[in-house]
Amino acid sequence: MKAWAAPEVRRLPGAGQIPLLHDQGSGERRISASGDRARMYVCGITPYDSTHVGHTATYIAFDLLGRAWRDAGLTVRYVQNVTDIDDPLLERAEQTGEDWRDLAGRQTDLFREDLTALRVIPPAEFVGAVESIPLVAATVERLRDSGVAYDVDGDLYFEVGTDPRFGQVSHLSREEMRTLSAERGGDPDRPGKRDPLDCLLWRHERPGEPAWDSGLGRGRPGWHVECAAIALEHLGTGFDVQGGGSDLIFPHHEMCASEAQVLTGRVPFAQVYAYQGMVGLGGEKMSKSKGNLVFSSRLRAEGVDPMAIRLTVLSHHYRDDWEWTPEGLSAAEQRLDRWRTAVDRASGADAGKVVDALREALAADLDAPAALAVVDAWADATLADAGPDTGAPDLVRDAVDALLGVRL
Ligand code: 5CA
Ligand code: ZN
Repeated sequence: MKAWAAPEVRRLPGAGQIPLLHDQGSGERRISASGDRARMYVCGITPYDSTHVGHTATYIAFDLLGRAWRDAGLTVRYVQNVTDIDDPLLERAEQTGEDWRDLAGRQTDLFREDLTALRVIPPAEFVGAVESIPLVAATVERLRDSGVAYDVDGDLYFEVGTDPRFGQVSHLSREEMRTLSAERGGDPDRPGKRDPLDCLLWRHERPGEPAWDSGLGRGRPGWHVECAAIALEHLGTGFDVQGGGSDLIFPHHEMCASEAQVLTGRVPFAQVYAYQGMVGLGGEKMSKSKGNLVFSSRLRAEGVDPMAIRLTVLSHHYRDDWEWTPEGLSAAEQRLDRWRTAVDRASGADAGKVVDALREALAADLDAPAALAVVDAWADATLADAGPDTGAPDLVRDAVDALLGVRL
């Protein structure tokens, strides 16, 4: 699929450090890439409803990482999928009477517009599930041929017990896994499964549902194997960072990892598993299924500056869960105004330290709130007393743009 237009990213003097990231797999902070390139897979949207601010938080978090990697001089290879065929999408299309392909196309277009406005650097590969069906089906065939899959009434399941490392992403108990599996698209209670946690690889054709021909018969792939296959195809195994929102830790990323590890015989699937916390509204996780949503596109249509949306997100650490509030947005709007006033001055407080401090904040597990505090302090000093440095406003403007993705 076509991704979206890339924002301009200025090069700053000197070079930043490769960030340390909290790794869900080991529970420790780990270096996010080694060598001179970085490979990242971030799970993309299921396009049945507009991009809400929770989604944007996830893509902004990993955008910060991509920006820090580029600033450290790394070549970045970034891949993101679009789950443009799945049960929730078909259910929504059924409810509204729209063709599921039109719904997915329309919502994916809106997503592209949102992420362009938010200055998120696009992935090198933006890969749809539908266009990947031959690839995913071939991956499922290889799993079947290696004896780690079995049939339940014509559907094919992956046997999670065949991966000795199953559980090493989420570290949950089996009870917790079972509960989350039922809540997040799994079917632990389906009769005929060897293990309630085993996950669907291929679903045979059902009347009225889209289906594709394959060596497995007519049908469509399960969700997890879609991301396993796309990541392996476009990044190879052992890539640097697997990312998404924390609702994907289990079952999605646990299953992707196990499927890929069994298939390739190599571990780990990803070196670091990193997660954006959940953004909520009114005390609950913002989710398309609950309908408690604040859409980026609606905010933009109401005249909200996308850079204020971005700053609202960045005022929270990516690993924290937080609530979207109108007060949070207006605080971000005020901050944006203040920063813009400061960089419009003819001179300002010393900016060399600002770049160093921004780099340091991002290198420490993408500490965006610490980075905002650095710019706040510079803006305060500059507005209190312009200071002697005539190059400072432009350098701060460039640093805020390149590292935080906020255009002033
Ligand atoms: N298509 C799958 C991933 S393969 C999917 O989860 N799609 S999604 O549209 O539901 O979510 C897209 C991304 O946004 C995922 O990484 C998900 O973890 C993240 N996300 C969803 N809701 C929130 C939320 N309330 N806060 C933060 N991130 C969220
Ligand atoms: Zn995914």
